[in-house]
Amino acid sequence: MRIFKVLLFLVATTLLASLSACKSDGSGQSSVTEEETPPKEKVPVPKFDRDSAYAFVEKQVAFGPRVPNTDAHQQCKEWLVARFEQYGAKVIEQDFQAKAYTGVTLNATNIIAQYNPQATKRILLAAHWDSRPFADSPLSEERKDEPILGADDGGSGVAVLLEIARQLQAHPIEMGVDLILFDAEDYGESGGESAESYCLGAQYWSRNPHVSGKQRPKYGVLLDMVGAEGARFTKEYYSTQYAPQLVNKLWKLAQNMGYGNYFVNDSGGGITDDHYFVNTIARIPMADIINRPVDTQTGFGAYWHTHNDNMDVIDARTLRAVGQVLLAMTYREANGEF
Ligand code: AHN
Ligand code: ZN
Repeated sequence: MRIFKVLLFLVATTLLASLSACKSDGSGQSSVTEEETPPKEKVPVPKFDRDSAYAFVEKQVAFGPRVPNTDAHQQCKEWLVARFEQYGAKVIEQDFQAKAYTGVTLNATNIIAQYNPQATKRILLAAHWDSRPFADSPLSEERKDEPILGADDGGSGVAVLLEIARQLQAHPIEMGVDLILFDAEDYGESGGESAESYCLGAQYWSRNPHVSGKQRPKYGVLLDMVGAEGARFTKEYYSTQYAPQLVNKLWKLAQNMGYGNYFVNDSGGGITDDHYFVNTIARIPMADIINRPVDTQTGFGAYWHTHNDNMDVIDARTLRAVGQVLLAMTYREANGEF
């Protein structure tokens, strides 16, 4: 009888102890679910390989101009999708049709590469992968009706995102990252009279995002013309209006990393770029990193929308400055330090 009582006592206390262990970790908080668990270990910021990024620009330019409804556009798409898959991303090809201001129907695709698609803490990084169907800059002198190579205008931002994808595979984090390559950004009306004729892929995505609810990215960064020698990234107007904290943190980070010669504190005018529609339609705060030289008639690089937008204007050091800052932002955010 006595032994029975002792046994009963032992069983009861063991049961109680294990029950309370389930309920509490001793901190007075209820047990944490998997999603709320902070990262087990902090992942250091990887090194951005500028030569790798440079080669990604070369590869895109080698396809020729990536204008919607052309073979080069289709071939480049297949290459981009294959690369992201090779780098371990879950790839979504978001096909859509859009009517260009000329009346032509564009068969276009937003290419989306996801890391940790289930994660509820996510950020968004984007660029446009199409290139302009004409060389219509007022500074343009030849073959104005022919499509441009877009080494910087299109190619550079995509190249930086591909190198980031490569680093995300080599140095995994638990945070979600959505890389989006918007299509049909640069099929807009000459002179920019109707701003809505640009950024057709970003407008489509903003009305039909691949993520919703808990998986909505916290914020985004757009890269547009981020590869030219001596590039100057001002604080673009819409970015400062819709994503002020992000812009300030990002430029401060860049300056602390020694890239203040690229990321200057000047305020630049507003550009109706892909981020404008992500901010106003999808309502995700997004900043635009875009080259705004001081001394050109167009407000963009002298090569902009001319046939000079080729490999000659690309400087691997500029690609690295942008890529290293974005990697720092991403890994710091993942570690809760941005
Ligand atoms: C307008 O000219 C309205 N938007 C410029 C966006 C752009 C064109 N970025 C690169 N090419
Ligand atoms: Zn352009």
